[in-house]
Amino acid sequence: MARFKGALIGCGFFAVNQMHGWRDLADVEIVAICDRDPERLKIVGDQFGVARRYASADEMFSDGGFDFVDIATTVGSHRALVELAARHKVPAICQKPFAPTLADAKAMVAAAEAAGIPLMIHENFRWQTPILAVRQVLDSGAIGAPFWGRVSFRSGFDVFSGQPYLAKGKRFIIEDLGIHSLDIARFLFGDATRMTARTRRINPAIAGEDVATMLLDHEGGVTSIVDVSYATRLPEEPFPETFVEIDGDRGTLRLGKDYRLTVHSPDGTTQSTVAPSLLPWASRPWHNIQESVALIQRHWIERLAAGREPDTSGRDNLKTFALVEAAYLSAERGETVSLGELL
Ligand code: NAD
Ligand code: 89Y
Repeated sequence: MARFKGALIGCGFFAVNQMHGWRDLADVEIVAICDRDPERLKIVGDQFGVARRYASADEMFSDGGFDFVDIATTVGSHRALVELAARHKVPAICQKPFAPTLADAKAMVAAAEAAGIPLMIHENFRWQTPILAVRQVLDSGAIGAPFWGRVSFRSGFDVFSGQPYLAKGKRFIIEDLGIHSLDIARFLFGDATRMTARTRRINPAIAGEDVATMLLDHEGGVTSIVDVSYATRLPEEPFPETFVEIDGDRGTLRLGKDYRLTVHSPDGTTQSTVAPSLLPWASRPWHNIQESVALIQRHWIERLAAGREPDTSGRDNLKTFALVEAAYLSAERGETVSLGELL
């Protein structure tokens, strides 16, 4: 019998990856699923053999019988569902973006803390194999102390066909994708203190911004640039690769196309490929993201078993989400925003 029983809310586009990830973990069984769309409930229930199916999260929690809940709905429902989990004292994972506003996100952290339940944000990009490889080089000291960095995601991939809601929101790329890039910047360079941002909308068919250029000051002295675009047409489409450049006081690191990692230091120059594995259920080009889903879910179970806070806990993710808010504020005002004003 599985040691951890889970429930999942939101059986849409991305949840299928999460269901695969859970199925691969020997200690875990998803015993109940919920979606207010009966068609999605049937598709996912049949594909993964889940008998307990609910149209209402309230009813699912009332029946209970699970040790954690995985919330895979879009942002508008996150606060209500996390607060519902807190009322039932059920540990919860919540997809990014954390919430519609920073005030909502803070209220969700407070609700989880008051209920004494762990809350993790499904911030999976820092769990991508190439990003973990970059972090390992930094930790090894090979390039010394970093003083400058760039986290870059530029693509022309059609994300709107799979996720049509992305074309409709007033906010687009920073809230949806830049949030991952900003979290990677925190993961590699430490927490940020100031943000300066500029945004553009190039695609006239969408409501929000599809290009953002952000300049961050980090606590340890690193200056970084985080730039994201879904309006960039390249000869070879890199979706969903994140490129990273880091200059340190001993050398440099470059993570480029096709997961090529170059590390240069006084000891020499090494080149390697740090590609993600293609899990049996995964498909290109999404496999990089899909593998990181499996890795963050394993991390959740390990920390749940150990009674320890996950790395991307709600408390931690407030600092990533504050960067999102700061970027929109900075772009709107044309000014630099201090994170201290927000947190
Ligand atoms: P989707 O619209 O395809 O699926 C969401 C599902 O949730 C729908 O089937 C909807 O009916 C259901 N739902 C919404 N509110 C509900 C409620 N209160 N009760 C029950 N069911 C409810 O959306 P998606 O593309 O799967 O995205 C879901 C989330 O995943 C978003 O927040 C998105 O940003 C995130 N996402 C994350 C990654 C990643 O790499 N971490 C990638 C893609 C999407
Ligand atoms: O929703 C986004 C995410 O989190 O990763 C990529 C994506 O699916 C489209 O930008």
